[in-house]
This record gives sequence, C-alpha cells and structure tokens, in this order.
Amino acid sequence: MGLQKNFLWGGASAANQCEGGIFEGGRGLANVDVCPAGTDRSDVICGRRKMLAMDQEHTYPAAEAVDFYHHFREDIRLLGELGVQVYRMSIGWTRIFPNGDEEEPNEAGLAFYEEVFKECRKYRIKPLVTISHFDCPIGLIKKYGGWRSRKMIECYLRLCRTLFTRYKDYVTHWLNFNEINMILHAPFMGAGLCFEPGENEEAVKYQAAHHELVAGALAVKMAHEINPENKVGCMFAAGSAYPYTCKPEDVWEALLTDQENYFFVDVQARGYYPSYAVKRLKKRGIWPEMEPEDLDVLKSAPVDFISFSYYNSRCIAAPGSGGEQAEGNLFQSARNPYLTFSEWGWPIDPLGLRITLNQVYDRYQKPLFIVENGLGAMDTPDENGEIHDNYRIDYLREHIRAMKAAVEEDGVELMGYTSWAPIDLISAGSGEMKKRYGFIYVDKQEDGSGTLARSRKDSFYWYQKVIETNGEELG
Ligand code: BGP
Repeated sequence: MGLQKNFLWGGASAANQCEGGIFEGGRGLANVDVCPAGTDRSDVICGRRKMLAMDQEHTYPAAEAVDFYHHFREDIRLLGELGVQVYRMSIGWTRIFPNGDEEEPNEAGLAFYEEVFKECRKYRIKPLVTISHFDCPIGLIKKYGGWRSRKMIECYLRLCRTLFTRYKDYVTHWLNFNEINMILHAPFMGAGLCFEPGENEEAVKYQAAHHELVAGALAVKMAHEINPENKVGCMFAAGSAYPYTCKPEDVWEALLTDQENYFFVDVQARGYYPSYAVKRLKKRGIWPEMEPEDLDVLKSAPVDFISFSYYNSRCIAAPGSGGEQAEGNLFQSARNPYLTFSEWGWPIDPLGLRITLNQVYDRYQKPLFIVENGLGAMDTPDENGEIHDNYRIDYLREHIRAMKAAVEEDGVELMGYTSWAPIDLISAGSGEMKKRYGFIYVDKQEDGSGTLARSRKDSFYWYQKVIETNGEELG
C-alpha cells in the first residue's frame, strides 16, 4: 500500500502570474499582460471588451507579480528546501518570440529559462513545462485574431520546436496547453479571442479549439521525434458536474456539462472528435473548418498522459431551476448545500477529487497527473511576521487523503501531484495579489507595496513532511 516510490510531489505556477519583468530581456506583450485587475477584468478575459494594450486607467499587478524573473534562484532554492521533486512552470511565449511570428527566437528569453532549468537541476527538481499557460502574443492577436486563425498552428509549433530542441537535456515532461477547456469560458485569456458585435461566438470558440487541438497533436508528434524520452500531456480544468437533484433533467444537464469539458480530452487522449460533439456541433452549424489531413493528425498523436487542475466540483441544475449560484474556477454553478466555501466563494469538496480521478481514469485509462490544487486565501502575518495557515493545511490534507484513496483503494494510475502554487502569486481569475496559495509568503501587497521578501508559512513545514514521507504523514 501507499503511493508508488517514484510518485512526483511538487508545486505549480505560471509565467505570467509570477515572473513580472514584462518589459525585460526583449520580451513582447502578451494577452495576459493587458488583463487588468478590478471590475473590468472579467469583460477583458472573456473577450467582451477588447484591450490590446495597457492603459493609464487600470492597474496591472502581474506586470511585476512576485518578480520571479529576478528572484528565481532564491525561489528554486526554497523549493529545493521544501523537497519538491517536480516544478510545474510555464514559458512566457513572448520572451522567446516577442511578436509571436519572428523567424528567430530571442536569445535572452531562451537563456533565462535555461538558467531556471539549471537551477532546478541543482536541487534535483524535474521541470514539468506548460508550453502555453494562458499565453498568446499580442502581435499574433493583432495580426491574426489569436487562435481563431489557422496561422497560429505554425507559430505555436515554431515555439515548440525551439523549446524541445534547446531544452532537450533539461526537460522531458511537457503540457501543451493549460486548461484547454477555458477557451469556452475565458476566450481572450485562453486563446486571444475578442469578439465582434453580432458574430457567432460559439463558432469562433470551437474553431479556435480545433486549431489548438491540431497544434497540440502536432506538438506531441514533434516532441517524440526530437526526443523519444519526451512525454506530453494535455491539461484541462476538471471538477465533476453533480446533478443538483436526482430529477432526470438535472442529471441530463450535468452530463452535458461534463461532456462539454471532456470534449477536449476526448480528442486529445483518444485522437478523434467524440460522436456527441460531431452531432451537436453540426446541428448547431458550428462544425469547425478543417483541412483534409486534420482528423488523421489528431488520430496519429494522442497525448501520453492526462493532467488537470482540480479546485472544486460543480453542481448543475436544469435551466430554470437550481436556486442560488456559487463561484468556482471561472465557471459558476448552482450552490451545493452540502459543501463549505472558500473566502472567494469556491466550493470545497475533497471527495470530489476522488470522484473526478475515478471518472477521468474510467474514461481514458491513461496515467493521470494532478497539476493544480490548492486554496486561495487571505494570509495575515502575526506580530512576529509568521503565517499560521491551518486553513490551507486542512484543505490540502483532505484533498491529498482523497487522492491517496483514489490510488490505493480505487486503482487510479497517478503520476504525481503539484499543488497550486508553492509561492504566492497573482490570481488568474481576479488579478489580485491578496488571493494567496503559497507555502511561501511573498511580501507584496495589493497596492503594489512590499519588499518582495520570501518567508515560510506553517504549511511549508507541513508539506515538507508530506513529501518526505511520500504522503504517509499528513499531520
Ligand atoms: C487555474 C489556472 C491557474 C490558477 C488557478 C487558480 O484556472 O490554471 O493559472 O490561477 O486556476 O485560480 P485563481 O488564480 O483565479 O484563484
């Protein structure tokens, strides 16, 4: 019993939420840079309000973020002390190709990540690299409208080739797109999409999704050709949909919600469009335009493993019923009366993680990897500057217990677990700094003040023990 010896424990982050330094090293502007904090954020990340530059009116905390760009040596040293075996991180696309379509990559950007990988190696930390974590160059949005254009495939593959070749000696584990299903919920952040008045938004989203699916498959193929050791996973925002009641209409609606999510993984893991998607997209007149070879491409390169983020389950009612709404990771759903909620109103459902693991494994029978799970909370240092984040420990303990049960009792094949996020960073959903996830506190406040000093929270010592004992001692 117990988790396998080579189970990978770690932490996960994203370039645009931790690096800062957005004008340094020749980096170009990306969609994620122009998403402001505050009330307009949601319109911008959803593509309802077109903002392709930063302005004076808004604030952009992610421009400095927690300055990983200058603190990475210290940060990785702390991760080493924490004992992590894997660090999930992402590449800022515009550090490598500032406009997205240059012929030659930007050496300063490549050198930066090489240093990061070298530092990881010092502490025997394996990088797990997300090629695009909500990241699309503004240059490509202006020129092509983001992933609505097929031209994106070629630009993305140029990025992939550059990364696979340059980092061959450092990286063997990759994710092609972060939370690919977010195209449907946050299309500007997920795929650089802005909508014109009157246009069929669903059609644009599924067209963009098709381009990402083809690009993702070609990336898998390329990764294997460049280095047979390479393993590429897909990544989606998971969290099973529960029917609000046992009323068949609620059960049906929950099933549709799950299918909408699994659609992406169905294609990436099985290599073809599932029949429900073929029927429904055609019926709605939004079947994407394809090149004749696309379906063969999808077939030829399914992913090696399936990764996902899990923050909460969702509760789905038939239209017109279901009462109060709850928040969640960029989706809203009905409020589940059996659960408690985080300060940001996200449901807390550890058993939901076991349910999700079982459902995903039943469906695909491929190795899984939990690459995000954590609690966003406000942390207040006490008079000695210490943070006693028992709430975070409780959240993580219960989720890790549920994860272990899925492996040890249900037989789910799980490669590892990277919590979101080992070091405080900027929230993707809200753009705030005060929504913290880390084991390591960063002295950076909502108003931009702070020394950027790093310190260990109570959860740091707790997680250290968890890793040391391969999940046996959960406190
Ligand atoms: C996922 C993203 C992450 C991360 C996380 C937490 O959607 O992949 O980038 O931010 O959610 O969400 P938030 O930052 O909104 O609390």
